[in-house]
Amino acid sequence: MSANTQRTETRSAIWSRKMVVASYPSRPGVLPVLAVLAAVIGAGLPIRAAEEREPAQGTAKQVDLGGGVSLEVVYIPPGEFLMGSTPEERAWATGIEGGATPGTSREKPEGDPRPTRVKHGFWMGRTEVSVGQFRRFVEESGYVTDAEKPGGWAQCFDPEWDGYHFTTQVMHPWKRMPGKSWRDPNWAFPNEDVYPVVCVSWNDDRAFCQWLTKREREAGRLPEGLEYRLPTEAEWEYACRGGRPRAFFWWGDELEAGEGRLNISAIDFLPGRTKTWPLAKAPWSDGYPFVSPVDHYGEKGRNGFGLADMCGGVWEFVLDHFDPQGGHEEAHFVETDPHPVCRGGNYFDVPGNARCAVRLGIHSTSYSDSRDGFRVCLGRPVAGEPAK
Ligand SMILES: [Ca+2]
Repeated sequence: MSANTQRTETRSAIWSRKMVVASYPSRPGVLPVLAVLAAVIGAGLPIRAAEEREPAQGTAKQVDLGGGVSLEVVYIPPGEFLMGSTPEERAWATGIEGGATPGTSREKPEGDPRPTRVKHGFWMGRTEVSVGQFRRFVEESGYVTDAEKPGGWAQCFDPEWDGYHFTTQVMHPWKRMPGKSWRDPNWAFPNEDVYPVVCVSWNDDRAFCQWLTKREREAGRLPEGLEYRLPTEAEWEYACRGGRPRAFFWWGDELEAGEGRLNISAIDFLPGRTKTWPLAKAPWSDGYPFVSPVDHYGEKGRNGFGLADMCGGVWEFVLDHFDPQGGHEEAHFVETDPHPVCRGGNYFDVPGNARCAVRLGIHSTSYSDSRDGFRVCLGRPVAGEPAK
């Protein structure tokens, strides 16, 4: 049956077909009555093609980027969730275990839990976009990232940093570095294709999505009515929670249960150093002082929707501009001085900053940082999305 045929099929026809399957073997005598009833109830109601074609939750598909590189997306059905965090959660985040800085405003913009709807299903990248995937984009399009433009820079970790003092204030080890970019984020190790791409701005992330949309459309593979874009803030938090009730992390409230599936600062040793990151509060090592390969923890690192590294890994840019009053059900944009939102925390963060509800307003749309990356969404176009 073609898509066009499906589009014009009536709801009554769908109901009748389902009833044949469900009722005939055991109660054949009931079938005619139910079929007539269904026809009366549903007569003339058009069924939307998108609804009938909705894939099962967790359906995965590979998107070919060319050059032997692919990107996997996973289907997430529409649904509701509680956006935000309770006062108790925010108190934990700024306490001795959470390790976030008390007295700052970072936790306040999360807002108290409120029901939020994601009205339409969408596909989400299984992982953060990797270095190898981003390289395909740059090779094919010739794109130059914001950090690589004349006068550009990226905020990167300074290996000469000598700021860890276990009892005094920690100095800031992140510095603006001209010449650093996604190609060289100033790691103390090679920037492998399997790592999440970093030092990419909100502008760069959207350019990647636009390239992918164009590429897939030209190949005749782009599903009708959908496009690649950044997820909205609501889509991201809904996806992060993985269909579970509200909690600190996607697996629950216990930090200890994050062992073996959460890339945060933990007690890892920095390259060439013999002491730990002083704000590390997790009682275990995640195995990486900086980034880990995407989906490194396998099934254990995937949430209820099958998404990897939603907490920790790298901060993930979403489509919305930051509203200090809290995230929105519909994407939020401002006219002047936009601060795009990042979600989920990063490999160098304390646990309190790697929760599902954490949100951060980034300096500008061109700001590039070796803690920030993104993941793609394949969904309906978003009303009000800025052209640039
Ligand atoms: Ca992440």
